[in-house]
Amino acid sequence: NYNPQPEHKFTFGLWTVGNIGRDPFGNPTRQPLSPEYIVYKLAQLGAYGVNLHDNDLIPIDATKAERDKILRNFKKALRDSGLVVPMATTNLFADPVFKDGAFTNANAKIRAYAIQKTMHAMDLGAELGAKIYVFWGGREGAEVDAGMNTLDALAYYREALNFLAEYSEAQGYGYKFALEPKPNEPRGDIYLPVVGAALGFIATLDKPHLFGLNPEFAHETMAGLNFVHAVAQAIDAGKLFHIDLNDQKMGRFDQDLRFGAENLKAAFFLVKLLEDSGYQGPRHFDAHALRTEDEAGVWEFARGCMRTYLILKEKARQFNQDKEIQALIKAYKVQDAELSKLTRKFSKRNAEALKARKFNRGMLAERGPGLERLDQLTVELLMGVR
Ligand code: 3MF
Ligand code: MG
Ligand code: MG
Ligand code: MG
Repeated sequence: NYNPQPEHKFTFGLWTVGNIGRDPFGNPTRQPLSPEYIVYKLAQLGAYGVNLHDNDLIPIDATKAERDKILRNFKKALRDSGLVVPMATTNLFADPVFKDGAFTNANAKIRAYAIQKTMHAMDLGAELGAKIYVFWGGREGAEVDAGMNTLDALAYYREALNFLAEYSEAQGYGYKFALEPKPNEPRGDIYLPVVGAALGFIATLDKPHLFGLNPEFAHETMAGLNFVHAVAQAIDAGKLFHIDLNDQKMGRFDQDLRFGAENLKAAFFLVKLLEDSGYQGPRHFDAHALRTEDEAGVWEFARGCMRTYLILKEKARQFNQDKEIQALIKAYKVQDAELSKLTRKFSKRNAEALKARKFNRGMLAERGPGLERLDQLTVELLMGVR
């Protein structure tokens, strides 16, 4: 029946269903919803959790007393609804102070303020029970390269992440940090633009084991890349700490469409990858309702994201049990036990034996792997006629 339940681990950001439909050319089209209201509605729809930036909940200029009051009410909503907060993050992009970057700002005072703001936001997340902390470097980038040396920017970035990882450990928060790459928007170019770039950077940090990825469907797609491949690389590296599910037309502005709204086939292979690989983390939707919609449309959007995921999960199960499809895959993956023994690991003997082997290139090239049939069956399965 594709009814979302907490066990499915679906989460939304306060900023997602709370999106008021502002865009660079137009004013908001919807009223703000209070965090408590969002929590109750998400719980009603069967979600597992809600995630937040510090300022989604606590205004940037709130006093200590205001903060405590907001937090009390929000915690009560969480208790009453059973929703959890698995992930927290910092808003390091909205305030004008961050217009030229936060951790990578050329101004040492702004860099220090960004680290201070993040420590406070980490305190807030820990108080709400979050164990995953996301870094999306929305303003960490440039439009022009005249003023800033990118090598400096990367060094500042590393310094901030190392500092904050130590802070988490010293406080006993036990956070796992997830970097969220994006190629551009709001900056002309954002540093660490894609999953591979973030993986490379993590290896240069003091405590790389604390850092992983929060890849987003729309971000890799904006760059014209294959998101399923990017996620596979993160999984292969043991670095898929979190995931932002949504959809996006290639080559466009950042759309944050309902999951599965645009690239249904890629969404299918993504869900299959997550389910088959045993990913245990939250299925987080970082998307929002179309600007055209009223509040009813917002909840249709949220329900739609979760339903589509569950339907695709069922399709993945069907795919894995489909005898014809599985036979085609088996035939596609040609096995040769003897040769695999030679190539598995280098040894002088294996190398010599392999060099002495005769291969019939012509015959090997002749065989078609059967992908046309396999892909057509996949499409038919997705269209519901299998
Ligand atoms: C922007 C994003 C961000 C991040 C968020 C951390 C505002 O394109 O994807 O959403 O996801 O800052 O999770
Ligand atoms: Mg995004
Ligand atoms: Mg987006
Ligand atoms: Mg995101």
